[in-house]
Amino acid sequence: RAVRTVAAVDLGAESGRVVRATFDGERLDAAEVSRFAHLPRPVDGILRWDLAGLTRDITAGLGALGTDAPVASVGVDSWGVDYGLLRADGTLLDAPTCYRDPRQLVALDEALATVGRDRLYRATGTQINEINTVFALLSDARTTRRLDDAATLLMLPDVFHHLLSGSRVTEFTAASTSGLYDMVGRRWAVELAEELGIPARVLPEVVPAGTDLGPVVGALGEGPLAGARVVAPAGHDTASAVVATPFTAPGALFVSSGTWSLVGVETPHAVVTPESEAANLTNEGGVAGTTRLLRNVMGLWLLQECRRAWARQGLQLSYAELVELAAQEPELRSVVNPNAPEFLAPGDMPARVQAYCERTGSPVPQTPGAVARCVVDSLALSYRTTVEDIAAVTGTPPPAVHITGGGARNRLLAQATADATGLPVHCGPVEATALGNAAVQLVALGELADVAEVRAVVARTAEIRTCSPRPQARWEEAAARLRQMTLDDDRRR
Ligand code: LRH
Repeated sequence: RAVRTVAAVDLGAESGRVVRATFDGERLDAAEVSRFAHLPRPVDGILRWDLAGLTRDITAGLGALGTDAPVASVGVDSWGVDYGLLRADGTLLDAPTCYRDPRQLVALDEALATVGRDRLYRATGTQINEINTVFALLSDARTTRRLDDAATLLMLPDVFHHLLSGSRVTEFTAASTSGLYDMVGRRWAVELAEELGIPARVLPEVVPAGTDLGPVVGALGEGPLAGARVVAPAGHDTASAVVATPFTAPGALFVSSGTWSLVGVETPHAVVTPESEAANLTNEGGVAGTTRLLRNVMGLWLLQECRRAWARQGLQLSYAELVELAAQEPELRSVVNPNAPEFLAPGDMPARVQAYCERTGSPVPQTPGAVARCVVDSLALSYRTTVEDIAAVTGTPPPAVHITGGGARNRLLAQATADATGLPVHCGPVEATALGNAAVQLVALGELADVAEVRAVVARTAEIRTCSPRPQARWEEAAARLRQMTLDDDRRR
């Protein structure tokens, strides 16, 4: 059987990569062709992504794919919620804004005052979270007036599909992160948009993952991508990661672990009930009609921001060194709510973690190792409370946990997760997102049958490590404390 090659562009909030994925009928392998770091910066008073830099780095990465094997197709996935705006003539209005801008918290308050929490949740099935697109758009409509000149909104992966092919549509999984998409009715929540003053005319046609968006156009269409199609993968990185999660049991929990930890289960339908609303669980779109019922937990952002803060003070610690230091600290000494609002924006994270411990009566962690231990334990604990909330809402306790993404390398976090949840934890693949991106393209090309086959291939190809739980009552007490802190933090919002 001939080897089929596709290109997956996977954009994370801290780094992006271009991956050459090959499928030989047995194995699905991903080889990184290039990797580039990037950061949001304030422009015109709003934190924005470096669109020009990302475009340059993606173009260079795709150009480096080489011409040895023809690339059948290319697709882009990225973090959720952010978007670009096109003018009527198809040009981009300006650089996409970043969901960590403080304007989103202000807009969340305005939205709550205008339509209320229940309306936002029930019209969409999306958790109320200040990072959602809907709040950025409310600010665009009412404050910056950015929408006045906009004809079409494209979720971020589709901004790059547009640059590659000229397409002007948005892929479903990406749209589902907006907080403006009705996950039960499967259409934009246009009435909600209008009630908030967001013109529904900017909301584009939504297409399913696997849609062929046309040939690669421009200079790229003449190099390694000659003859290649642009095929929308699951544009939302979490959706791509879950496609390539080799679940060992039905109803198992996924933790897609990168900048954020996305913690949830795959369900056949959206779950929008008073119980899911009270637990503030979100419904995000998956491939082949599935939904992910999940919670966004702040994730490794907390550790990465700590590393950046220490580096500014002259202390360079690799991620692995930091985890090593944390492993030497006693377990569960201090716990924070990873989703507290003060942890969202970039800044001096160690000081914020310490201030949080001080305020809530935990011993204040004094060293990088102690701060990191506090973060790791707190993440594991929040996975546990999410497991409990999901079990209460679906009636089915998850039987196992699968950690994918960069966080799957963190053995301390994996063991803490096993101990906190009392469940076996399977780690890997680390590159689930790029594999899932490529796999959906391969399904569209007819090389793989469906998601079940994708997962079977990934299970055959990927290296998976398993941690067994060591049950301890201390995690139970700590979980009760985390629940109380979360209630208090939500009241402060
Ligand atoms: C993870 C993720 C998450 C979103 C956040 C903005 O990368 O896509 O699912 O909510 O980024």
